[in-house]
Amino acid sequence: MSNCIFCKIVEKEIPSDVVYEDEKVIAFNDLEPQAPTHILIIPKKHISSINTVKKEDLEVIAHIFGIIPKLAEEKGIKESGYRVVNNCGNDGGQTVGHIHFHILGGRSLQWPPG
Ligand code: DGP
Repeated sequence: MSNCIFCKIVEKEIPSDVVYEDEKVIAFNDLEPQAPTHILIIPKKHISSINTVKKEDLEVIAHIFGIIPKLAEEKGIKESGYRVVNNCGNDGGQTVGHIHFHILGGRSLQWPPG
């Protein structure tokens, strides 16, 4: 998608601090970190949100969930705990229309969210 900022990150048209990449996904540090560790992990394929995930996309979503604990381990937050967040739609707080999962950790996170 030509006007999608995360597609531009995938295409390396805009720089990002990449922490993991393979043929299907890329993970990079959030520009506005809300915790000492704040990584975004996304499929390289443009999927706008959870609402538009198709059956054929479930493999990459499962792949993402396989990588998350590995990244958590690498960042030293696996044992202490961390949070995985997906914001969907306006009321969900989604600001970028390319599905992404936030991995937040390195501090004690509060619940419920605002
Ligand atoms: P959300 O509100 O769930 O759609 O989260 C979008 C996140 O994306 C937000 O935490 C800030 C981050 N973000 C937006 N633009 C960029 C960017 O150009 N680079 C990086 N690394 N993060 C970005």
